[in-house]
Amino acid sequence: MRFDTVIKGGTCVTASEMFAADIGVSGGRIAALGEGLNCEDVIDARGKLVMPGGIEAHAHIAQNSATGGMTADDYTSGSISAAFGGNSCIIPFAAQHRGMGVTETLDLYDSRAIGASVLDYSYHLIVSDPTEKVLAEELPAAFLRGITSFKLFMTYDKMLVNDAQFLDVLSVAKTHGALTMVHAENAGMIKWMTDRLLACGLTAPKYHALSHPALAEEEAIHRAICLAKLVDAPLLIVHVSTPEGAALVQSARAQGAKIYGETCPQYLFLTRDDMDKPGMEGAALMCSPPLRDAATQDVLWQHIQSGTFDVVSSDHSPYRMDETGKLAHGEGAPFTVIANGMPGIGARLPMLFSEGVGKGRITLPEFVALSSTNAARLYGLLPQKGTLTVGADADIAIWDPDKRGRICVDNQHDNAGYSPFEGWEVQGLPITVLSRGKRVVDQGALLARAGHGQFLVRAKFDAGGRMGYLAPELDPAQNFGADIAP
Ligand code: DUC
Ligand code: ZN
Ligand code: ZN
Repeated sequence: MRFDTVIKGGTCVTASEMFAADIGVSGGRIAALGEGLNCEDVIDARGKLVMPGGIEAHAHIAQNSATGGMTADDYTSGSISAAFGGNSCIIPFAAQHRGMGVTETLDLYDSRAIGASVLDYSYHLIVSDPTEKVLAEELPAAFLRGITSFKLFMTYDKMLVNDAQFLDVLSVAKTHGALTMVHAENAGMIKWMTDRLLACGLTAPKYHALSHPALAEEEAIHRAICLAKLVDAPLLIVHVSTPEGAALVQSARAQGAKIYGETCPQYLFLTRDDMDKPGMEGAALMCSPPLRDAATQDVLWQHIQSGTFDVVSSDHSPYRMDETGKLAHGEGAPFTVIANGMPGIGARLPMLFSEGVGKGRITLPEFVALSSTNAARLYGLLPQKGTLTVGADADIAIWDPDKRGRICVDNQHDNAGYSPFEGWEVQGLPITVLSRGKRVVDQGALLARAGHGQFLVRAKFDAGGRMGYLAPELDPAQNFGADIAP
């Protein structure tokens, strides 16, 4: 068999196993796994780990916030940073703002992404205005376009949906085979806390963390899960940041509901005390949900280990610490007008590898599951992406498990101008990333051009063997035969 490239002598790691094999790549795909494969272009992977490239499935790139600001990264810089961090695929958001159509939104994001990304990409569609037309025509059309995940917000005045709208979107998503994602925080609790803090003159960035209490997440996750159970639709709770929220996800899953969970490195490695800095410095770590405390970190790790979380994503939301980003309203502006979010698309996997695998908290196959395979499964990309199997895209990250480094702004390759993990020492780093067989990053050099990355038409969501939940009021055998289930 003739190959374009052979990755030779490495230890392959998938979400289920580790084995010694060469990988033969042909036409951008994995063509063979075996011993003694050869061709002219050989990548020597002896002593290295050969894994599916990471899939970064929670990133805000070239995205307008509801307040009008634009994230610091476009599809070129965002995808380059992702690639240097061991990813071979990204799924950022395309955000519908009120008054915009869904098709118009997706066209807008196409205009930002086509020809710009070095990695293959798709979008999750943020739905903030689920009109009749959106529900009946535009979401199904988005689905046909290969966008098979929709995100809803339960907070932010300009983005949130009410419970009935939430149910409408869940129902349409279920009918077409899409996965709904939710930012679950109780808007009223946040508003009440914010008003009280401001009334006391407590406006510094660190008070943002107090304005989003853990109970706001707990209440909203509970409500979101109940809404999803009512219509038996799959739901992924993104950026879970509290023990109580994680426990709700865990218990719903144990009951067979189609509930999925995500957490992020910032909740594992930072606390709100890190925001207690002079002036506006704390704004660098302002995110929603906010950073919590050390006890929370321990519990979130336990939930990673016990399978509550399918994915650990960066929630890369880059805003510079200047007038184009966090300081758009000047020094001393209250936390209410400071853009939310922090960068992390390049640091996610080195941090997870070093602190997870390196510290014995997770195994290598678990690392692959959390960083790539589970995202591919949830978002309709398996087996094209997220695994090492014959026929899959040759989206491969080769890691040196012994290589040491320090996270710093200069090795993140994004446009945020800072890293929340600055100075963190890591062991285990990606050295080569291939996208459809093409070296995108190799030994610290960028080798792919903007535009190499292609839009991915994703398959529909598959809940596998999950039983789901049948509410008695929606069960024709128990509801006088009323045929009202989606
Ligand atoms: N939610 C996100 O998912 N990211 C940034 C800010 C937010 O509210
Ligand atoms: Zn969110
Ligand atoms: Zn986000």
